[in-house]
Amino acid sequence: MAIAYLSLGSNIDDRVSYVQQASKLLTESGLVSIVRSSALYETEPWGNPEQNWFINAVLEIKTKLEPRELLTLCNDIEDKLNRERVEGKKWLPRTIDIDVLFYGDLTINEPGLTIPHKYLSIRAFVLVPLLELIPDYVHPKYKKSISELYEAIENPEEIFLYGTRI
Ligand code: PH2
Ligand code: MG
Ligand code: MG
Repeated sequence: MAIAYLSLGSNIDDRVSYVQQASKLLTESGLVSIVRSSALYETEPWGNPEQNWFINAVLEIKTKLEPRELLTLCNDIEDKLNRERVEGKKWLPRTIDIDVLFYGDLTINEPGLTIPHKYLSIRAFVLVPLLELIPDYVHPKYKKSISELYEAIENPEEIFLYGTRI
């Protein structure tokens, strides 16, 4: 059994509902169990400012799936929730995005699969929910804790605690 962390994000239509549905589908797959979830946050778009604000959250999960199988499950759930993909374009508005942030202490650099997630160390919308769950966890590549990574962000995007839990 591995412990992994998933980031959930939505910025189209009923964003909270998409995040809740994704979390439900993960559990219903029978392949993942949710150990803890962060609060929901409303976050300023990072990377491509010309889009709606997001709802973001992080899940701590337990799974027997291998990293690539976990990624496939996340992609299948994105597809079920009508995630649109445009070849060659990233950071477009989406019903749901499910990213694997950490998988145990593994570091993987393969085509289509980078763990820890490539940008997590510079994204407040990921680090703030992670701070709730594992503030002292040390990033296996950068050797800095989640708190230290968060402190080091120069211009963090705006983040507000959102009333609802998952
Ligand atoms: N996801 C992105 C790019 N930018 N910004 C916020 N606030 N939240 C996201 O989930 C997000 C983003 C690419 O996956
Ligand atoms: Mg993403
Ligand atoms: Mg993604």
